[in-house]
Amino acid sequence: MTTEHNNITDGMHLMVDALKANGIETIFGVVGIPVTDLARHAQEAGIRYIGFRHEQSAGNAAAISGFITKKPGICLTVSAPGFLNGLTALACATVNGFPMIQISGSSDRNIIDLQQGDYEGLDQMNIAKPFVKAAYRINRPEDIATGVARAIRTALSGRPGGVYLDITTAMLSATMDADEAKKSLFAPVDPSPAQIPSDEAVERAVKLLMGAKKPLIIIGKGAAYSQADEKIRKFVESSGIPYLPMSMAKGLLPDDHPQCAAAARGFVLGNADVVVLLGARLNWLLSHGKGKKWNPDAKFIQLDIDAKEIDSNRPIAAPVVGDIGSSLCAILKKMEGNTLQPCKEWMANIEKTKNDNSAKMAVKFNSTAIPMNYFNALKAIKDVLDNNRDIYLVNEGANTLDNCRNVINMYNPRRRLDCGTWGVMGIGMGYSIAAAVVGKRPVVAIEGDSAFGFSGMEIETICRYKLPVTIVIFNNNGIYRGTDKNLGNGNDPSPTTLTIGARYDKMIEAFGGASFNVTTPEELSKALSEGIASQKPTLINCVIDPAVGVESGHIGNLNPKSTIK
Ligand code: OXT
Ligand code: ADP
Ligand code: MG
Repeated sequence: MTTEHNNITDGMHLMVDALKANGIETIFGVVGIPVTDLARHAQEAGIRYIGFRHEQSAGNAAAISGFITKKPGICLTVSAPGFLNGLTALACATVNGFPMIQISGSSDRNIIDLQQGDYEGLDQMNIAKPFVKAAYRINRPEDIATGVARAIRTALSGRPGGVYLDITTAMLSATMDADEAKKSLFAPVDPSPAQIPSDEAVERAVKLLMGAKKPLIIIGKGAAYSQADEKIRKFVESSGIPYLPMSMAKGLLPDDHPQCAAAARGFVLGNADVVVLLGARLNWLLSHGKGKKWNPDAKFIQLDIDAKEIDSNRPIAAPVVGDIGSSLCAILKKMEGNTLQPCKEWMANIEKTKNDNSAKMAVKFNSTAIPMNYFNALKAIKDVLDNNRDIYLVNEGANTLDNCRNVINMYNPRRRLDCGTWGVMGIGMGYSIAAAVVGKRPVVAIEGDSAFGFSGMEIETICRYKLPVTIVIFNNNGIYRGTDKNLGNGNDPSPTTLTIGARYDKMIEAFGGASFNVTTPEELSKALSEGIASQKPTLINCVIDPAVGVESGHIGNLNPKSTIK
């Protein structure tokens, strides 16, 4: 965009032009010095600007929009404290492998570099470096096009992740010839190129797989991100191999798929002889591929775009370094004509374990306990969502997370958005806003009461933009539960206890949203159905028995054990 005065433009306008030239449609942020006008001009130029109440939620929204769209999510922050508030989300994007660019205003380099104490002065680019794939600073308007293009290519290529782009106050107000500026604009060609695996790698992997008696496929969020949905389905169904979806890979194949082994997780991990890691890391979520959960003699085939991930935790017998789509294409071609049929006993044993575990779950579903527990509440939600399969499901908490993951089926890819690799609380409202804005579908957020508190002020954002988000807060009065006692003599609540009987539903009334307080599965079912159908901001305070949660949900084993009482 040029200003009226004698055909010049400035850094601020050229930044907007560069983002537009790269097809950026949405910016998530919190404005202030020195980026307020940048946001105004972006909005004026037709880029949708979504203003948040805290930069961490804006960053979370940018990160998950990258996962959903395969285009880098853009988070805009002010310098120093705003930059730092966004940095947690940027670091999470890198850990999760979501493409995100945090663009932050920054102070005058001369004052920063001499440590003379600038307004919100901080050496942001160097502070960001450990948490991102790359950190760039743009000091001159003539460098804007290059800076934006490099940030986009870096965020998207190879394993996606976070990129920091530092824009100085001086640069934003510096001017240059408008024609020159226009000529400088470009979009990177093929920023995330296909990465084709070697023939040898494919040959080795297929040979190992064809010899398997008890094969297993583990599908991770890297496979979900790749959007190679049809090839993934074809690989699973043509091979007949049972699969385990990691939480954000749920829905790539419907969770009620006959080959889904989620309800026999312990059995398949403990007995599989060949395991295919499909865009999934053998990290803590898979007990590093070691210990009593795993068959010690299991051999691994790993399909991953990042060679550094191979052998990270266990020796990989057949590494296939490439993007999921290209690797599966090559593997399917190599498997043509060879029928791999896992042994009937393996499939029968999985089926039996699934049925036994499902029967145990069904008993929990039939509980008539009031206050509700996780399972009769989640059963009510499951019945509603099984009839509303086109939604995004956002989920965080400990018990609320782990129990919801196992109970609520997903039927479409990239629709379950949760705490991810770092198990981070606070993603809820930012993810909900991004799913509604870029995913353009209704959102249901199932939140622990503690987890909700991390980003709860964004319900004002949700109401301001009138987004179709229904928030269900599992209110058990605490972190994990609401019954812990203060071990000391004081009257303060215990470290895990929150306000007893809090009415979170009252909060959304302040911003014009719909509110429900529910104490039975029937009330919950009705409120959730109404919330989804209304396509309006809705908050449901769901009263859960404070005594039923367990410490840290399914990962209590990670807590240090005190050897003295
Ligand atoms: O086969 P076996 O026999 O093994 O059985 C398995 C399955 O086969 C079976 N199963 C089924 N059976 C029947 N039917 C079905 N459909 C079915 N599906 C499965 O069930 C078992 C278990 O299956 P599962 O769950 O798949 O297997 P498992 O062993 O659990 O899997 C291991 C994992 C590691 C893959 C899995 O557990 C997992 O993904 N866990 C994620 C854990 C996580 O990330 N948790 C969040 C962090 S906890 C903690 O850090 C919290 N904090 C601290 C904090 C954080 N995180 N961040 C920040 C910024 N500050 C602080 C806080 C504050 S959580 C938290 C808030 C908690 O309070 P809330 O109020 O929010 O929430 P509540 O807890 O509700 O109060
Ligand atoms: P999960 O937590 O679901 O197991 P992780 O985030 O641990 O998934 O692992 C995802 C893996 O997928 C990472 O190692 C990443 O390098 C890889 N990955 C991401 N995108 C692609 C892609 N397009 N093709 C192949 N691998 C990918
Ligand atoms: Mg709780």
